[in-house]
Amino acid sequence: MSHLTQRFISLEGGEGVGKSTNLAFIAERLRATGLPVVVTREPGGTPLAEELRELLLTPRQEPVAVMTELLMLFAARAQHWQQVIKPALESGAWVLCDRFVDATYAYQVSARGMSADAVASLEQLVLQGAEPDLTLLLDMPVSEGMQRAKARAAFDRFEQEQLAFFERVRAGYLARAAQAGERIRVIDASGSLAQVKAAVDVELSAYIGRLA
Ligand code: Z5A
Repeated sequence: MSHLTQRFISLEGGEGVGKSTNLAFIAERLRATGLPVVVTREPGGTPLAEELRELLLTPRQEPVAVMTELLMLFAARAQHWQQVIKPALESGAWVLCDRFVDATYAYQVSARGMSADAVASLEQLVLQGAEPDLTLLLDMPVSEGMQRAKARAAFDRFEQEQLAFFERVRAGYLARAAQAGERIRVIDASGSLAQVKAAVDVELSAYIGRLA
């Protein structure tokens, strides 16, 4: 259904690449032209999905099986899609989402080794073919992103992973972008915030221009 609306945009990338910062910038930019915008995130986006996010991110003694992690992510995604994203798109709003299914291919498939077919099956079950119309992949060397993220408080369960894990995340995202054609636009996120915002602006303007 998202392809009928053309208004579903996701932001993706590894640790500290600037997703939240640039999502706020895009929202501001669209709202300035009078467009209705819903800003949301995954995992999360509804009270129940935010509770699942908390469970997913909390560091714990008990090892979390990859399948458990995957099913929790899709449980949150099902709720988020049904309660927030789909109704917002149907109401005519633009939806800006901080991470979506591409993150599952980068983190659970590329970095954790889950089968891509298992993810594709869940994706079909939960989203029935819907996907973002435009995905901006903020890409930068892993170590630099981690430096930016370090400024924050305690690390969550994902942030406690080693460098090699985040290298696999990055490689997974870039491989997916290479296969996705026009939908995923890779943006160099290693420059200053002003430079990255300018690059985001170019992609956004080009996308809106193509819709006109
Ligand atoms: N996860 C998963 O495994 N599978 C899935 O399917 C999904 C998620 C959906 C939580 O996500 C975890 O869930 C995530 C993967 C997993 N874990 N990890 N890692 P999250 O969205 O909360 O993940 P996050 O990567 O921890 O988000 P983040 O660290 O908040 O990063 P960000 O939003 O990309 O960055 P930011 O907050 O906009 O910027 C970070 C800092 O850098 C901040 O101080 C900014 O002011 C600064 N910044 C931003 N841009 C710049 C530039 N250009 N120059 C200098 N400084 C900058």
